[in-house]
Amino acid sequence: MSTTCTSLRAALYVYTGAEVVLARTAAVLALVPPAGLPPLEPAASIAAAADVVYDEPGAPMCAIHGPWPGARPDEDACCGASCFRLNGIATVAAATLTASSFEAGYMARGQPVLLDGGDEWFAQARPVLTELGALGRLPGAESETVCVASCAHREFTDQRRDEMTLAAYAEELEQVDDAEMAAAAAAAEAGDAWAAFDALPEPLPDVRYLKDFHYQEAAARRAGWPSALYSHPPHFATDWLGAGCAAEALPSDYSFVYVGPSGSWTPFHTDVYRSFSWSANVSGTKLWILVPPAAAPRLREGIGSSNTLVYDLRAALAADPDLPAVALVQRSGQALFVPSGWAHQVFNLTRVASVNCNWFNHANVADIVLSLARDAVLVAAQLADLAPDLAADEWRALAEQLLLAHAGLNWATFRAILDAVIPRSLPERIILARIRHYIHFP
Ligand SMILES: O=C(O)CCC(=O)C(=O)O
Repeated sequence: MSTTCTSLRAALYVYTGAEVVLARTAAVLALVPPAGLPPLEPAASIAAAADVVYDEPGAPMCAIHGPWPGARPDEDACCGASCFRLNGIATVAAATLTASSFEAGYMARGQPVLLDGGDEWFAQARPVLTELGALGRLPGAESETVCVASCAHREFTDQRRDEMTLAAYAEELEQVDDAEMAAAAAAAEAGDAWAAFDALPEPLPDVRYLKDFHYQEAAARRAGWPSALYSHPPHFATDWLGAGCAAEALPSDYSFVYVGPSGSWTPFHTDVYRSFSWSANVSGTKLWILVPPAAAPRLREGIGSSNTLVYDLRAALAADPDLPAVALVQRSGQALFVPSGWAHQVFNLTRVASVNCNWFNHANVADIVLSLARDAVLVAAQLADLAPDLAADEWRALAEQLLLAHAGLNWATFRAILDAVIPRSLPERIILARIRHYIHFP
């Protein structure tokens, strides 16, 4: 490793104490295109990307995740798949877990955790999101357009999305019969998540699911909508993406409301930009199946740039019973922390209203950079043919445009997010200044 990388490692280590950031950032430094594109010979760069892509088959998780400081002797010091199969996911009383214990015990280690007892975070949201018909009675709901997923209809890697009004969706929700999910809901009630999984009906009901609803943004523009509907759990407060959105580095926030009937579900996926997410149930019961990052290569389909995770984990689990997956029942008032790269599939066993948020900070910023770098390499490959006919600046602007359309983020917006958080604290300033120095933003 060069001296510059070593000093970057040192600076990051001082702040995070986490090898994970260092290893990944060092890998990223080898990948990110220097100024003056196109710098990378596309075939070679894709091969380079594949070499450091976090989830290539056989990558030892230890190289990425640990060992971490303070690992208990009974824990597998390598945060690999087996560690999660053995240990499952802890449920911890939110009131007894300080933000710094959350950071050291879960966030820095990339370990999921279910925080219990956060009812007060969502007390105000409950009547608005869970009372039947209440969403439809919000002033202007008959003209508020929302996006709903048709759970029985696949479109590429996701469910088909349709636009409808909030009032129409609220009315539709009232008609759904919960009977089909009764057996799975009963197993979950009895505390057996895998039995709930086994009791899921096949096929799942043909219902629609209100997803990715930017309630807070709608409330800011709509008179008469409660604006402080819920607070973000304090454990997740260090949120650079949220700060970037507040500073308008991106057009929309990453804080969502989900409302769906029993039987609605979300296909298997990892989160956008390889961010963290948290998801909290305002009411109702969800069943989550989570797969650690090291196991993701066993769950891919397709080739090249269309190489994605399988759409529905159920078939893959049936074919590979040894797959290291964790099943978890999440009840009202519980908030789940999903670390970067943990793939998940989610089933609503009852009617559910939940709020969730994608976020990143010092603990996973290297994941975001790596994800962006990988997308940038794919974009560079797509545009390689145009390079001889365009000036470098034109080519770079086009690559940035395509990267934004493809990944939802490009180097300019990422930089604007970093700019928004730089004034915060000295350690963050040091890290960000280093990142900005070594990553050559186009
Ligand atoms: O609740 C759901 O249906 C999906 C939530 C999810 O995937 C997430 O919060 O990352």
